[in-house]
Order: sequence, then structure tokens, then C-alpha cells
Amino acid sequence: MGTLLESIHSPADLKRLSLAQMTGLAEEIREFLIQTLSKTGGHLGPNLGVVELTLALHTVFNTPDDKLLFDVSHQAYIHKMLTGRLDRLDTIRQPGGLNGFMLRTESEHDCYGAGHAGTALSAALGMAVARDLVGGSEHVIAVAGDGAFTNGITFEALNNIAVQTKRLIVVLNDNEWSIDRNVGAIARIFHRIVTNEHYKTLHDQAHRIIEKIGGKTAAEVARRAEEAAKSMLWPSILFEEFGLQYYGPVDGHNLPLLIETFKFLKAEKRPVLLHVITEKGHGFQPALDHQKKFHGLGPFDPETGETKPVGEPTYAEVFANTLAHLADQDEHIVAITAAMPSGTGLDLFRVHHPKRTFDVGIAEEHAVVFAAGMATRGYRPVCAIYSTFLQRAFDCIVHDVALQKLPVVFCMDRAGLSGDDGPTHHGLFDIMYLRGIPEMVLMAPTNEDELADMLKTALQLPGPSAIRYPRGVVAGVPRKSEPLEIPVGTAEILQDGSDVAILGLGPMIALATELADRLKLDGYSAAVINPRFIKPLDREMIAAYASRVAAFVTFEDHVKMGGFGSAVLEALDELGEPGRRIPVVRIGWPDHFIEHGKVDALRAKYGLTVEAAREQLLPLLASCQRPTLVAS
Ligand SMILES: Cc1ncc(C[n+]2csc(CCOP(=O)(O)OP(=O)(O)O)c2C)c(N)n1
Repeated sequence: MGTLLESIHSPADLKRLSLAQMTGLAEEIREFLIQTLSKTGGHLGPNLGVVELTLALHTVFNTPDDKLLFDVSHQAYIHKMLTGRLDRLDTIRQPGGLNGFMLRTESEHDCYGAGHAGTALSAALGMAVARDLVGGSEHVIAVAGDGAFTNGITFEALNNIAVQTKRLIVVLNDNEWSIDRNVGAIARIFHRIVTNEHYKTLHDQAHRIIEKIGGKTAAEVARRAEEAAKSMLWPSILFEEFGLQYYGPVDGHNLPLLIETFKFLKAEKRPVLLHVITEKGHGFQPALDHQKKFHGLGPFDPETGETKPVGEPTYAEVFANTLAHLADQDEHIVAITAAMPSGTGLDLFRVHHPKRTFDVGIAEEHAVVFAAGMATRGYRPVCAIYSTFLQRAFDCIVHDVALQKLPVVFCMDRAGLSGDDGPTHHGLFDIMYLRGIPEMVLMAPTNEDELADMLKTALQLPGPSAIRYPRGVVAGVPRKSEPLEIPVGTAEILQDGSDVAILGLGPMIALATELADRLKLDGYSAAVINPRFIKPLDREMIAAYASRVAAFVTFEDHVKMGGFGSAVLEALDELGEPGRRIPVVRIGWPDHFIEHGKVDALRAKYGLTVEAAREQLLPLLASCQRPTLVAS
């Protein structure tokens, strides 16, 4: 670690540095980031892009009094380094270590937590209005990427800002990338500005002026940038019509220019938007050459940027290849992603069916309603959206898809604990929010072959359906050459048994099998069941086992409350006579937010294990009388 960086324990230390020292510090930060993240993994590209921007912000503003927000906040590593967390950066995303995003509980400098896109402007406006109400003087600054400007909430905030406050600074960090290349009209407009000759001239001028005279004149440059931008028409049309004074675009790697510009903007008595042009991965060639990969990745070689090959395919890949295959046979199948073509695998689908692939930007609600619209015209839309991000679109699923009885398929990748990303990204609520929707068919495959069958099944249904499957590599089972339809609402009995019925949802089937083996040693006969459908639940199967076994066990990678085990309880309740209920040991996540960490360790900590299930079950089996429930 370089000596300058070691001397920074808080933003106050940064403020003592000369400009030349700060430029050296930027280099040290980059080197430190590359070396550290090469071991831990993380969002390298976005953070390399905001080194100068974050240094300038912490030089001019005073957190925690001033409120600094980052949209998504995957690009807040430098902020963490400058606010007393440098010595723990090597723990980022590691069990017990720093979170990969801003977290209100992690530091007083993290005034707002995030992980999902599009929230920074709204939250910042809330803080600015709260300040105005009590007559406070602090500054509120929201940093949001160009990707965030494809999001509806960002525009809902823009629609409100000027009406609600006179003092708010929005920084548009424009690097032309979301995770993949940014899409849509907004991206095209930003691109036009960046490639405009005026900007290039100003950029060169700024460099010359800063070099010759020093910082003060930069304010003048910022003013001239504003004029130039006006001549490009668009910013004055858009941001200024929204009531924000537009400044920029400015070079986001020119530290003195940024510092001077922020000093100037600090004195503004109206909401402003500073358009900053940055390069994702700045200073590290492998990240510049592979923008997508370096958005976020695991450990890599700090010299070459190489990562270890994964081996088995992922669920996302199997999903996308199966969908491409099914789309070969049915021209009505279309695929929709909300800014996640590589994460969901749809970039593989796009190779086969470019005209039937739609990336709508970070716009989950729009993605779902857009799918509904296509479905009304006879298409079979498949929305590939991570479980955690589909939360955004709940009402659209209810109001626009289910209520209208439209056959949209939701493919929810990253269903279950996401691990390193933590609570903002765990997909632990989708059963709870989809189960209660009338018309919905909800499935979870135990392996990749079943995922293909479920996709085929979903695409034959007359109404909405959803499939939840986990992050990462597949189970590695043999695959059929053609997927087969599964009769809706039927479970699969993998092993019969007479003492206990163990239901393992999705990949949790492995724990169900293990528990059955363990119970055999204890002298009990256990049935192992792959439920396949969370909704409709196989009630015949439940009723049959309810009349024979002493207890049920359910395993799910989901919160217990409102989850699969709850569905089994409800079914038993509806089947049984009051007061003669059969015990159900529900194994799932408890009723609080689960921190980031390794999946196995967190499962052990929170009792999602065979041993925990067995401990709860054995006393029940020992004391239970066999029930005599019959289906009503
Ligand atoms: C609601 C939501 N959908 C999708 C994502 C996944 N995601 C994380 S970062 C990102 C791209 C953000 O792009 P931008 O705001 O331009 O930031 P950059 O990484 O380019 O700095 C996306 C799509 C998310 N975090 N939240």
C-alpha cells in the first residue's frame, strides 16, 4: 500500500492534501483496488471509473454532515476507502466483512443503503426536502450512472425535484455502460453529447487551462460547457425543462476540474445536474477491453485480468439455450430482459433470435407491462428477471399480467440466497409475493433437465407462470434431447416412506435426500418428494401422505414466512379436521434480513441443514401418534 493512501483515515485527511498529492493518491487507489479485488472479487470496473469523482466529492463536501448517495452503490468502494474503511477493504463481500454496497449500519458516511437501481435521486430529494423543512444547511448529492437514467424511478424523481427543493446536486456519471452496453433513447442521446465536437474541444481546453493557470478558471470552463451543451439542445430540453440546471459534460478523470466544478455548484441556489464523462475500468487495460466482465467478477489475475473457468454450465445458460431451442419451434416466443442480457443468459438467446430479444434497460415494471402487451397480440413473452429485481414489478404482475390472464412466463434467476452480494440481492421473497396471485403457476426445478421441462410446460399454459432457479452452476444431471411437459400441479415421488414425508423444493431436494438417508439410520422410513409446483400444490400427494406419516418436513431456499412450507401448512389445514393437525417442520430462512456471506456457512448459521431438521423432527416422531387425516 502506498504511503499517501495509508495516511487517509477520514475525508478530513484527504482535504489536507495538495492537488499533486491527490493525483498521486488516485493512482495508489487504483493499484490498491486492483490488487485487493483480484483476491476478493467485486465491482472493479465501475469503481475504477469513479476514483477522481469520489476524491473530488469528498474534497469539496463534508460527509457525514453533507449527504452523499450513490445509485445502486456498487461503485462506492472508493467512498468506503476514504471514510475509514480502507483497512477492511480486503474483507469486502467476504463473510463478516464489508458489504459490497453502501449500508447504513456500516458507517455514518453511508447515509443511504442501496443495491437496486434507480433510488438515488428520490432518496436524495427526500433528504433535501427534510433539510428544507427544518432549515438545515447541508448539501445533498446523488451520484447516478447513465444506466440508472433508463429507470422509471429516476424519472419520477426528476419530475419532482425542482418543485420540491432549490438545493440538490445530481451527478450523472456517464460511462455509456450499464452492465452491458446501455440501451434506449436516453443512452443514444448521452452518446451524442459525449461524441459531440464541442465536448471534445472543451475537454482539451479544460486540460490546458488547468495545467497553465490552476483551478479557479475551471468554473468558467464549466459555464462554457453549459453553453456548449445548450447548443446541443438536448440537455436544455430535457433536464432544464425538468427544472434542473444542466452543467457539463465534464471530464470525470480531471480531478482539478471536478473539484473546481463542485465548489462552484455548491453555491448554486437551484437544483443542478452535472454530467460527468467517465471510463468504466479506467487505468486497467483488461477492464477496458472487457467492460461487461469487469462490471462485477470473482477473483482474477491482477496482471492479465484472467479468471478461472467455471466448468459446468450455469442455470442461466441452460435456460437461455433451452429457450432458444423452443423458440426455433415457435415463432411466437420472445425474450425480455431488464438490462441483464449476460446475467440472465439472454445474450446467448440473442445470438439465435436477435429480433425476438428485447433489452428494455433497468426497467422491470416496464418489462412486465411490455410483455403483457405483447402477450395480448399472441406472443409468448418470457421475462428473464432476477428474483430480487422482479420485486419491483409486483403490481404489474398482478394488474397487467395475471388479472388479464395473459401467458407471460417469468424466469427468476438467482432465486434463493445470492451469497456475496447480500440482502439487497438475495432472492428470498418470490414465492411469498407470487403464491397469492390468482392464476399464477409457480415452479421450482431440482436440476437443469427439469428446468428445461418446466420452461416447455410454462410455454404451453394459457395464463401466467413463473420458474425460480438458483444462481450458479447446474446440478450436472444427464439431459434429455427434448424437454417434456410436466402435468401441472403434480409432484414427483422420488422415494416412498411411511414415517415422514420430506419435501425438498428445487435444489433443496439434495438436503431432503440426505435427511431421509440419515433418518433411515435412526430407524425411520422417509418419503422424499420433489414438489415441482409450489402452486398449484399437489394436494392429492399431500392428502395421501397426511393419512400415513407422522410428520412432514419442507426444505426451501426462501423465507419461511409465506413460503413453500407455509403453502403445505395451508393445504394441510384445509384438508384436516381442526385440532388434528399433522406437524410440519419447515426449514427455510427466518424472518429477518440475511447478511452477505458464503451460502453454506449462512445455511449452517440459520439452520438450513439436515441436522437442524433432524433435531426438530426426532422429538416429534418419538411423541407423535399416527394421524388419520383424510382429504375433505
Ligand atoms: C432494479 C435493478 N435492476 C437491475 C440491477 C442490476 N444492475 C446492477 S448495476 C447495473 C448497471 C448500472 O449502470 P450504471 O448506473 O450506468 O452504473 P455503472 O455500473 O455503469 O457505473 C445493473 C443493471 C439492479 N442493481 N437493480
